[in-house]
Amino acid sequence: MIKLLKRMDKLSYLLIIVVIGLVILQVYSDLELPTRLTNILTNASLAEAAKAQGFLTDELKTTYQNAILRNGLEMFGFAGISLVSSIVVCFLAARIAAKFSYNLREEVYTHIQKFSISEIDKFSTASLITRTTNDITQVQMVVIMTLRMAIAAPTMAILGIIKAGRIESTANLSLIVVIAVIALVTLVISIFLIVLPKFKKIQELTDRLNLVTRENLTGIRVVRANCAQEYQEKKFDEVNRTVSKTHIFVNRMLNLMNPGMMLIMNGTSLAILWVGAYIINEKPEFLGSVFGFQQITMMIVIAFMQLIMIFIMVPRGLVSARRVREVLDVKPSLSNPANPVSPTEEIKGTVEYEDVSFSYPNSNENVLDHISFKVKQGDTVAIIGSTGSGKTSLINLLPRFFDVTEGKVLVDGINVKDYDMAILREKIAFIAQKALLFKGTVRSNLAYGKENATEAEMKEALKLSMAEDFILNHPDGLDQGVAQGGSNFSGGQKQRLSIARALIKKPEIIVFDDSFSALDFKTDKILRDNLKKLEYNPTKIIVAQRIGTIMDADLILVLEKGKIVGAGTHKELIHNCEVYQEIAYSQLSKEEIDNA
Ligand code: TTP
Ligand code: MG
Repeated sequence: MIKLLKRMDKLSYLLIIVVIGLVILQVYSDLELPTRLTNILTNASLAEAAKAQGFLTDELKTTYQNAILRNGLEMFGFAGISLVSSIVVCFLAARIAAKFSYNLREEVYTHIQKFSISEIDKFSTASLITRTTNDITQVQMVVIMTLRMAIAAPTMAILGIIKAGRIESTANLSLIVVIAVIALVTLVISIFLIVLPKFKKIQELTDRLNLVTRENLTGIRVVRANCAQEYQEKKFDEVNRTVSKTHIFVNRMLNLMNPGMMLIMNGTSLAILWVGAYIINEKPEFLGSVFGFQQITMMIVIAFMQLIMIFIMVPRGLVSARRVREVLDVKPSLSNPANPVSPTEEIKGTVEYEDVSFSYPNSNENVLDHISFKVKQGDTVAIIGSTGSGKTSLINLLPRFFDVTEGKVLVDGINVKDYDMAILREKIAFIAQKALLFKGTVRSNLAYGKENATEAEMKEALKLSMAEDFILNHPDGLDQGVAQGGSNFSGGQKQRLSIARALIKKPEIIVFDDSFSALDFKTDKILRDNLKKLEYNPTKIIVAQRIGTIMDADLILVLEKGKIVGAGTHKELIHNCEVYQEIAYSQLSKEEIDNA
């Protein structure tokens, strides 16, 4: 928590000092009130006594009256100061806490952006969302509470006890206060021990609730298609039920505390007045002292109640604070090198894999096994192989979505690990296997490829990627809306839009991960012809399942279980690579193969 608090800005530190000052002023003013009440009551009872004994002169009467008036005015003044400071404290505390959580959220968000895919998987997306939202809100509440009570309550308790001790004839009364405080502390500690472990559980359950809800909503089509609503509902209901049960339990316990504390508070008050009545009966001039004492006692008890609230809220916040810290403590495994190497201008678009092996961080089985190949600028290299053979894993190493376990990946002769990541990724346009569009318009989606692309550039990219017919000929044109995930476009349309988004970047290297799979043969063919005509001549790495898509590539790599089992042109492979032959014969007729 303390480590998190270091993230406050300078102004907030200053405001905290102001808050502390105001809180002390407020406590001081509050404690002045009972003293004034004592004075007023004492003067009144003295006057009463004098009148009863018949020596109340006019002069004496005025003195008493003046004293009462003065003390009354002072009470009024102190109450005013207390009111104003408490309003300002609330106001400032809210501001400090909100600013703090703003900074924290921003930091967590930017930090998560640096995570590699495996780090995100480690926490799960759902948990990362809860941590950035719900957990930070919990921390924010604790900050507000602490600012408002953590200084006020102990100050009030200590000063109050000192003040109460100074009031005359209160020895018996003090005993009552001691008993009350012991009762309070016992009550709280016992409830506290029961409730505390549940707080951690609540946060974990919130993660789960988040996960199930997300999964259900993003997969709604699959759920409906399989008529799995009931199954999903059951899953949701289970988590939901556990969450609410835990909440009910915690709140029941906490709610026991309130009447318990009220009972102790009012019981104390009653006891003081009861014992006080005997004292006043003997010595009427102690009327003021008894009432003053009773008031101070109430303040002390309230201060203890506040302390208790802090003891409840703070551990809850600490659970959340720890969860936020866990995220911030992760050192992203993919980081920029300390001294990035700048690429030279002459070489552009060469790619080389040097004996690359790779396994995913959570497993020790190699997904890629000693892969080596080389591509010159402008060449087309195709990767083919059955599903799960490691094609996606292979190309994911190029823009450093993951780092190799062994070997080297070189772009323009430089190891990708030695690049500034922004410069490396500027060179590469990557079209992922699952075409993903963002909510917005076609224009805003293309802007991901190039931020300040002109209308002409956008149109050119759309033409090249064969997206002209359904975008430019549409009445809304570039301003056509895109729903979340691009759900208002067909699979093939999404692929073409993702290709346009990549082409607008005019990169040195373009990577297509099965990006033609949803296109019909004709569109596929024209698109590939368009790619050949690009005057900036990028290097093309194409992952595909269709022989037709890759037949004319300069180099074809045949992948099987993470190993290269064949490399060469279509002509070579069709003669000497068994795996390739199998794929080819399953897709093409004998004549087509012979013609090639
Ligand atoms: P991929 O590299 O995804 O295989 P692929 O791209 O050749 O398959 P497809 O044609 O279906 O797209 O997977 C290779 C192996 O790596 C596979 O056994 C699953 C595993 N894998 C992970 O463990 N974690 C991951 O994030 C990915 C992408 C794959
Ligand atoms: Mg794949």
